[in-house]
This record gives sequence, structure tokens and C-alpha cells, in this order.
Amino acid sequence: MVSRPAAAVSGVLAAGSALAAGHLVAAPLQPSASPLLAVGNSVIDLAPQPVKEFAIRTFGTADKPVLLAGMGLVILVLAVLAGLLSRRDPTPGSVLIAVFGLLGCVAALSRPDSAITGLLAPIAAGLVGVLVFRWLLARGRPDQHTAPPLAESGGRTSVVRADRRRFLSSSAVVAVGAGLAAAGGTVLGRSADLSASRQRVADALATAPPAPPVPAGADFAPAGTPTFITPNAEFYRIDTALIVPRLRAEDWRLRVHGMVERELTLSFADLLSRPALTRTITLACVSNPVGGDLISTASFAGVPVRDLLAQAGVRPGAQQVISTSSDGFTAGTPVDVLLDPGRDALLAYAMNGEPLPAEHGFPVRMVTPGLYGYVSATKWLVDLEVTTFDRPAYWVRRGWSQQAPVKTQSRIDRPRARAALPAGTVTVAGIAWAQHTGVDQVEVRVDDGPWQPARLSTEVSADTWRMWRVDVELAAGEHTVTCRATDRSGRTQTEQPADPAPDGATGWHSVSFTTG
Ligand SMILES: Nc1nc2c(c(=O)[nH]1)N[C@H]1C(S)=C(S)[C@@H](COP(=O)(O)O)O[C@H]1N2
Ligand SMILES: [Mo]
Repeated sequence: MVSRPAAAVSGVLAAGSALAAGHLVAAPLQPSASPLLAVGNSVIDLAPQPVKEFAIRTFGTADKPVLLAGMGLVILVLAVLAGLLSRRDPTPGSVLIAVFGLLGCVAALSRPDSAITGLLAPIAAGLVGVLVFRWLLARGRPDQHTAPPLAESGGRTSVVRADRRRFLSSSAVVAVGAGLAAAGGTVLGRSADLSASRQRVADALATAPPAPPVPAGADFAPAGTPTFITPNAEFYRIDTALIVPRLRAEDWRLRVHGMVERELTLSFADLLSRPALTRTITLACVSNPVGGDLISTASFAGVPVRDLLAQAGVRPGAQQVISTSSDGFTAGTPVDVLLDPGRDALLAYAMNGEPLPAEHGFPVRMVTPGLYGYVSATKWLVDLEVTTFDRPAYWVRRGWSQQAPVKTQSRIDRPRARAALPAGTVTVAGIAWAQHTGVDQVEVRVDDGPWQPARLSTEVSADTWRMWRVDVELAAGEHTVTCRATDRSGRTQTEQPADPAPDGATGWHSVSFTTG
């Protein structure tokens, strides 16, 4: 019999080499077919809505690393089990590993960007896993003929040591091999790299007119608000993609079809040659809780969706445009919003003067002023289908609202919760947003006092956030400040708290702190 530790180590190393081999084989073919990622992405798509909300609420943007770590833990436990079940005979563990290979095949095929070559990675993983497992178990099995009688216990020790040395050196070889394969796969996956493609897009953009300058007084950053423009690296990121889809601009095609008079297919060069607009837009996620930070602003350049739809000719009866990402995500945007001449929904290829970062949808994404991202801002966009509301998009299928205009909201950025400040003049500052309607007023209340108006930053457009600040006089003690915004349609945000699901959180943001 193989010892328990040797059996467990064999299982774990077999699982590790299987995942590494799959990762390596997937890299040049279809990175999303890497078994851990393919299974992880399927878990994301299949997870029930409350689980997803819990994950976003609890882990925020770290939800993906947490998922991968959780999967790693499950695999670790199963790998140890596979080893322990196979101390006499490697068959039970081999079967378990093969079943996981099959699961990887199903997951790889269920990816929206899957091709039949995507099967190579899980197959390679299964084969390598089983072979390594059997080889390590064989190396870990004590040699029968050298097993000495108990009486020669001195001799026994050295035999066992030789067995163990042999097993340990075999394990080390496997561990190093798996590490190299995993690293190789990661490097290869990156060098199917976008940097050359992004550089060519950057060169093409260099001739485009620069973004309009941000007017003076558009933020109160020195008082603790965000800067008016969010740098690309700090722009919030939300998507269902475990690995960022890597789509070269040169390979990009957009199909416009469905309820249209003429189907269109555009290349990236076609898109670049069309009249473009630059619009500064504040994008917000519907999952943003009251006081949350899933909101950012950038200047986007691209082609009005309206122009493309006009060229294709939208047929009567059309209600929404389903935009699809290369990774299968979909969003449904009302046709009347996209056709509205006063609202510049864009097929954007530039963000703050640079090609879109890979994480934000390179080479082309949609952005629509005034709507939450899940109904309007598809990244890695490859398809626009004009259709009716009968076809629910990704999050609508999972219970979120079909129509999702951004709700008027405000947030306090300073003071921070639980801050300890000197008594006297305290600056309260934050942001407010009511995209496409405009923010008209922000008021602040200290403790149970009266509402007092805050000073607003220079308005850049109704599609972007506004910053606010107000100085208040506070005696020593504990204080709570609350804010509320009123938009240009005269609506003051409701005090009534509501969860983000199904169409955006409501309620007033409060912050408590002490002065002394
Ligand atoms: N392909 C794809 N596009 C997507 C998503 C996604 O999961 N996949 N999420 C949407 C959601 S919910 C939001 S809030 C915005 C976020 O865009 P950002 O990551 O650039 O901030 O992207 C939208 N576009
Ligand atoms: Mo979102």
C-alpha cells in the first residue's frame, strides 16, 4: 500500500499538473478553455442570483480571486481524496480525475467563444492528470522485494528512506514541470497579446481631435471628492469575465442585424473611418449600494449608435437592441434611447484619449448616457441585434429590470466614516449624479438640523456627475451628516432604502464621525 501522505501528495500534484497542462494547451488556442477558468466562468453564469449578489456585496471587485481560491480549495480536497482512495489501486482516483476532465470539456464547450479546439485543453488536462497520478503512485509504492522482515528494523529504515527519496524527487520533478507549464501558459496567453494591436489603434487615434478640456471647478478634489475624470486605471470594473477577452482590433467585426432593412458588417477600420464624437459620460453600476464606489467618469470617443442604426434602417415594432460581447454577455437597450438625437450612445473605441483598456472592452464597447451599465455598456462588443423585449438579456434573465435608467443619488466622500476631526469648521464633500437629467441641488443635514444647500461644482454636462461641498460648524462630539440630491426634473432622491436589485439602490447616504 502507498502511504497516506504519498497518496495525498500524488493526488494534489496530479491535479496541479492537469490544470497546468490544460492552461498551457489552451493559451495559444482559446485561453478561456483553460479548465480552471472555463469551469469558473460556468460557475459564474450558473450561480443563482442571490449567490452572485452576496459575492459582489461581500467581496466587491475581489469576487473573482475569491472564486478561484474557493475552486482551488475544492479541487485540493478532491485531489487528496482521489489519492487516498487509490492507495492499493490507482483506478478510483484515475476515474475521478477523468470525470473532472469531462467536466472541463463541458465547461469549455459551453463558453460562448468556444470552438472545437477548446476541447484540446481539458483533454490534455485529463490525460496528464491520470498519467502523473499513476506514475507518482507507482513511485510512492514501497518495493515489495526489498521489504525486509521486521527483525531487520535497522535495514528497513534505509529502504524506506530510499523509497521516500525516490518519491520526493519524482514529486519535485512533477511540481517544477507543472509550475513551468502554468507560467508558460500564462505568458503565452498574454503574448496572444493586445499590446501591438492597441499600439496601432493608439497611432490611428493620434490624428483625432483631442477631448475637450475639463472646465475649471469641475471637481472639489482638494476637499476629498474624486477627480472629475477618473483615470483609466482607477475606473471601476464590473463584468462576468474571469479572464479578460483578448480581441485584436484587426480581427474585430461587428454585425448589425435583426429587425433592420439592411444588415451591416463593420471592421474596426470601417468604424474608425466614420464620423466620431467625444462625450464625457459617468457610468454607474446598478449593483452600487448607497455610498458605494461603482461609479466613474471618462471621456469616450466613438461612433454614435444612432448613425449605424439609421444606416441599417430600424424596422417598425423594434423595441430593444441586444448587444453581445465576445464572451457571450448580453445587454438589451431600448431602441428609442439609442435613436434619441439628444442622447449620444456610442460605440466607443477610446477612453480618456487612449484605446480602450482590455479590461474596459478593447477594441469596442458601448456606452449609453443615463442607463446603468448592465443594460447599455457592453464591452468587447461584437454583435448588435435589433429585436423586441421578448428576448431577455443576461441580467434580465436573472431577475433584474429590463429598463434601468440611473437613479438620482448622492454620496458623502468627506469626512470618512468614524473619522476623528478637530471641532470647528468641517468640510463635508461628495458627489451627486442624475445622468441625462442633471443635478440641480445637493443638500446636507448635520445630525437632526435643517437641510442646508451645498455648493455644486461647475456642471460639465447632464450626463456627468457633479461634486458638492459645504463647510459646517461643529461642536465637539459625535455627528452624523446626511446628503440628498435633487435633479433637474425636480425629483429629490427618496429616503426610502432599497437594495440594488432589481433596478438600483435608493436611500440617503449618512456618515458618522467625531469631533473634539
Ligand atoms: N462583456 C461585458 N460587458 C459588460 C459587462 C459584462 O459583464 N460583460 N458588465 C456590464 C456592467 S454590469 C457594467 S456596470 C459595466 C461596467 O463597465 P466597466 O467595467 O468599464 O466599468 O459594463 C457592462 N458591460
Ligand atoms: Mo453593472
